[in-house]
Amino acid sequence: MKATLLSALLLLSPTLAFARENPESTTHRDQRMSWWREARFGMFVHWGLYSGLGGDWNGKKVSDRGGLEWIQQMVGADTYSYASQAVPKFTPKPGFAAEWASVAKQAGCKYVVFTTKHHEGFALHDSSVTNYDAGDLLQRDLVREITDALRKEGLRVGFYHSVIDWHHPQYDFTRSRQLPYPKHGREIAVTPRDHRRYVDFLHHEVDELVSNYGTVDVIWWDYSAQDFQGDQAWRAGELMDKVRGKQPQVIMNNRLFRIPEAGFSGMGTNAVTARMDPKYGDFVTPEQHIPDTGLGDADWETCMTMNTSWGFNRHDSKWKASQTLIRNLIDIASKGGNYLLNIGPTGDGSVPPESVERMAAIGNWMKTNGESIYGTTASPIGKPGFDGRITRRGDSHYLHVFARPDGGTLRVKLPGSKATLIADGSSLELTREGEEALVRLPETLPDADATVIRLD
Ligand code: FHN
Repeated sequence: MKATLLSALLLLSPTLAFARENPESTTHRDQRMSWWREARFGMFVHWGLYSGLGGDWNGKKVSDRGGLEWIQQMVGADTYSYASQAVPKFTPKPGFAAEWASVAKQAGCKYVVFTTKHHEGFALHDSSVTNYDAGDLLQRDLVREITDALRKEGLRVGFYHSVIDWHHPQYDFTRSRQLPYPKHGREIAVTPRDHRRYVDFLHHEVDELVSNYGTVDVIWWDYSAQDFQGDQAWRAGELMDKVRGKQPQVIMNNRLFRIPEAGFSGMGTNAVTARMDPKYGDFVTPEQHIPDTGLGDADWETCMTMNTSWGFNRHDSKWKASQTLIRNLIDIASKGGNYLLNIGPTGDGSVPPESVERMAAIGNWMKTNGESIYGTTASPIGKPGFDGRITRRGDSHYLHVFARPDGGTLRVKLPGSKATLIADGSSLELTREGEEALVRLPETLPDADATVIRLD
């Protein structure tokens, strides 16, 4: 681009120019990230046309496990056959969003990230750049309904947005061997696609979302491949600058990219590293697993399903136990990460009862023990010698005990002269042997999921 034209463009967009030439200070970044680091726990929501299909295609079960938000790709349906079957089954009931917000609030979540558009390409907002959206097909702005409901409960708002788009005629799926497409690898008549026009569309669609729905706290991009990512695939740097120009406080994940500098070591959902250059996003995104030791100084968030599917699948009964989910949250916090736990509402927006039950169980535990999660940082000594985990807040340490050790005494190499049972505020006997604190546990642990003791 000629220098004069470039300088003119930069003059026209001072924010963009500023962002590129003046990287954010660490102090400012810490301030921007502070609420997210304190939150520790968010709810993920996968909801789209796939939710109405619920794991069925042509009236038959497609699968009882795996991501059924990919059902269009699983059955190899072109976008029109897919929409003709899925749209009539997507019937958002009045008040669905209030139900989501209540489930998240009761569980102790501080933020909710929901799909504004998944790979199928159907937009939940009322868009002016596509008619494959809730505005045109349902005469509703579902993004507005959801953001209003979340804010009414004091929850922060996150937009998941798929850069992969199986509907847009110019999305050139042939550019990647690694990104999914409903007919990828099968003989289909591919008229030439101009991917630049798709990327223009993507930028316009995102601009609508960051311009028309108030403060957006998180943008959760999804997802790129090693063979197609970043500026080449999405004009990623420009897209992030535009978003920051409208939403300077926004926190964004790393998935516009798939490079080592953005915390990726490959295509696997667990192929993550502790290397997160803020130029590529704010946090690393391990998926369906918890890193063994955390990710050093990098901010990170594990996203996870409650059964095995992000989108609703009536045939998936492989639900994780509530105790597992509670202990996952503790494990993640003990390593300095956030937990983004998913629900997959049905076609009318109802939250599956199995999800409601598990979120309520987590909420009950958080009501008593939330101080051991919110605003804490990673254990200074890694995993303890007992069956449990440790989190830290300033000079206090929280011992999460999963099982009572033989003999009933906890040994831990941490400072402290006072041990308090969080469940009822009672003091426990504490003696010291050099650097080790010895805490005498009650005969029966008050909480079988995790009993918490604060060491001061
Ligand atoms: O393909 C998506 C998948 O459907 C789901 O949205 C997950 C959630 O993190 N992200 C992609 C797979 O990594």
